[in-house]
Amino acid sequence: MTTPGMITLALSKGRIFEETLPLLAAAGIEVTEDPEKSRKLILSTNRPDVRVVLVRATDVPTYVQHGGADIGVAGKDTLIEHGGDNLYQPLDLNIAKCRMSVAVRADFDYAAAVKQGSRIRVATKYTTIASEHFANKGVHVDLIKLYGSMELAPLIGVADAIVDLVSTGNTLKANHLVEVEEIMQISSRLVVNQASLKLKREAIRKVIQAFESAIPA
Ligand code: PRT
Ligand code: MG
Repeated sequence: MTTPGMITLALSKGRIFEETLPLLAAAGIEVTEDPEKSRKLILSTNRPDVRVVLVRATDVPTYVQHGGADIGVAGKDTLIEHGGDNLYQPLDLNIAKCRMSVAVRADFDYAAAVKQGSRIRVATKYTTIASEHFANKGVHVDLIKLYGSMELAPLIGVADAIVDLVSTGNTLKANHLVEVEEIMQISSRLVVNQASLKLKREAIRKVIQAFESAIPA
């Protein structure tokens, strides 16, 4: 269960933490420790009733769902793969933006493979998003679940294509891969535990309002 009288926020280190800081500031919350310099997993803030817990990006929805945190910030990609069960998602924060795309080796003719109805081998960490995307297109795929470095799979012949997040495109370029299809735009959302929403209604409503006022354009 969630801790009474305390708001616990689940964030992941890196871009989500960095891009959430201005939203926290709008809510009058200042994290008083630097996650990059400390090994602590629970960070205090300027407010005695607010703390931040650092978890893996993919674990944010799980911690919030189970009441380990009242509130969290998670990418749309992560939320779709998690399923979002029992999570209230009041705001698109428009931060940590990128896109989910299909990429192939420059010498692989994706359009021709799709047209011919060939079976395509797709490596990805995002199996839910990928299977839904290809099912909607009527393309048959063999999904290969990986946990990282997806870009490697087509290079060594394990897959014809990957489904991965792209922001600048530099990672694809460095590995001689080309983006052939955008599946969806991705940004991070605020997620709230359903029980916390009832039990800590006033405090949570204030955080949601402050975040909403500070969403980048
Ligand atoms: O990295 P780690 O394994 O610790 O965890 P994670 O990858 O789950 O977390 P993190 O912090 O990297 O990503 C958290 C969230 O940020 C994701 O769930 C996305 O919603 C969002 N986000 C925004 C991104 C990117 N942009 C992004 N560019 N997540 C990952 N990337 C990766 C991408 O997977 C690829 O490897 O960056 C690479 C591509 O970047 P470009 O700029 O070279 O195109
Ligand atoms: Mg990452």
